[in-house]
Amino acid sequence: MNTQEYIALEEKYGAHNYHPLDVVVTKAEGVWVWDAEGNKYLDCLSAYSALNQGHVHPRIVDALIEQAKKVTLTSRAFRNDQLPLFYKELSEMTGYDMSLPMNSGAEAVETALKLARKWAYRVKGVPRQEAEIIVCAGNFHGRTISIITFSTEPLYRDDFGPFTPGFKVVAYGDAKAIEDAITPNTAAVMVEPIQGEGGVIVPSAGYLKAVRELCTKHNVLFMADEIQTGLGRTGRMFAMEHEGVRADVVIIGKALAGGFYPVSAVLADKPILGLFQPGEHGSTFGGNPLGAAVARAALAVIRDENLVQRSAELGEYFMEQLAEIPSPHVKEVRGKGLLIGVELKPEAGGARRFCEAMKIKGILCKETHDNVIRFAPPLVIDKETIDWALPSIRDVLNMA
Ligand code: IF1
Repeated sequence: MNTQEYIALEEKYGAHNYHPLDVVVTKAEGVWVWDAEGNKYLDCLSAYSALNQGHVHPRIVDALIEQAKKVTLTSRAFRNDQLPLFYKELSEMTGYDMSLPMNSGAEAVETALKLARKWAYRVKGVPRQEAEIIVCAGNFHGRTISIITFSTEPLYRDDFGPFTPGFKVVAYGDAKAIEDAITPNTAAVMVEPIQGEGGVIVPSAGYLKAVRELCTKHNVLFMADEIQTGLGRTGRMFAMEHEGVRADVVIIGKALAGGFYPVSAVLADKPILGLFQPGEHGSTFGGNPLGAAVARAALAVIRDENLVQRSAELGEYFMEQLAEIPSPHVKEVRGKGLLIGVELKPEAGGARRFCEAMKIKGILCKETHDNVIRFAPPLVIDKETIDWALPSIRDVLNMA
C-alpha cells in the first residue's frame, strides 16, 4: 500500500482526534525514520520526548524480546521479578525513596493528584473534601476529565464538562500568584518546569526556586510534572535541577520506556508515597514485568550513553546555531538542552506551513500553539546530523 491508501483508511475508520503531517512512518532507527515511499527523515519531535534514547534502541529491543519470552503480565495480584529491580534502579537514578508505576502520563498525573489529596487529609490535616491543588495557566498534564478540568485551552476542555472540583489556576511564571492562591486547604502546587505544549515556555530564572520556597513555607507539596522535560531532555536528569530545586513529588513517563511501551511513574520519598494503602490505587498493567524490563533498559541507556550530558552539550550547540539563522519570520529561539522552541512572528502565517516545508526537506517537526516550531530530536543525535539539518532549517525559515 502507498501513503495515500494508508491515509484514506485511517481517515475512514479512525476517529479524527488528530491532524498529523501526511507522512506514514514504516521504519525507524536512532534519529531517523522512513516513510511508506522509502523517504528518510530526521525525527525532530521524538514523539514529544518519549524517544530520548532514539528509535528502536537495540539494547531496549533485546530487553523487550527477552522479557516477552518469559513473562509479560502478572497483574499486581502477584509479584514479579522485574518490578523490584525497576524500583531500586529508578530510586538510585533519581534520588527518591520510592515510586509508583502506571502506564500513561495522564494516569501518573492522576496518581499524584490523589496522593496530594491523601497527604492533605492524613498529614496536613485539611478537612476531607476541602483539599485544593494549584496549577498554572497554559499547562498540559494530560486528557482525563479531572486533568482537563484545569486546562486553559478551550479546545481540550469546553465540550467535556462537568468537571472535577478542587483546582485553582494561576498565571505561569508568577510565584506571587501562587502565594496569593495558597490557603490552609492547599495540598499541592503542580507545575511543568518548562511548559512543553504551552510553546516551550521557559519561566524566568528563580521561579522554580521561589515556588519551592513558598511550598516549604506554607506546608504545601511541590509537584513537578517532568513527563516531557525529565530523563535528560533539557540537559539535566530533571529540568527542575537547572534551579537546584527538588520537588516533593515528581511525575515521569514518556522516555521512561524509550518509546517502546507506556510506562509512567510517580516518585516521592517514603513519608509521602508511603501513604498509599493496599486497594487505594492501582492499574492492571502498571508495574508489569514487560514494562519494568523495558524501563530498566531505557534507564540504563540514559545512564550508560551519558544522554543527559549529551543533551546539555548538543542542545546548547543546536540552540546557538538556530539563534544565529537570519530570518524575517523568527521572533525568538528558546529552550533548554534539546527541548527547543522557535517562536515565529504572528505575521509569519503559522508554524504548520513551516513544518510542512521542513518535511519536504527531510526533517520532521511539529508545531505547537500555532506559532512555535519545536525541535526536540532524540538525545542520541550527533553534531554532524545537526550540521546536516541546519542549512535546510535555514532555507525553510527564510521561505516567502
Ligand atoms: C497528545 C502536547 C506534548 C505532557 C506533560 C502529561 C502528559 C503530557 C507535561 C500526558 C503529554 C503529549 C500528549 C500528546 C501530545 C503531547 C504534547 F502537545 F499535547 F502537549 F508533549 F507537548 N504531562 N504530552 O507533555 O501524558 O497521558 O499522553 O502519556 O497527543 O495528547 P500521556
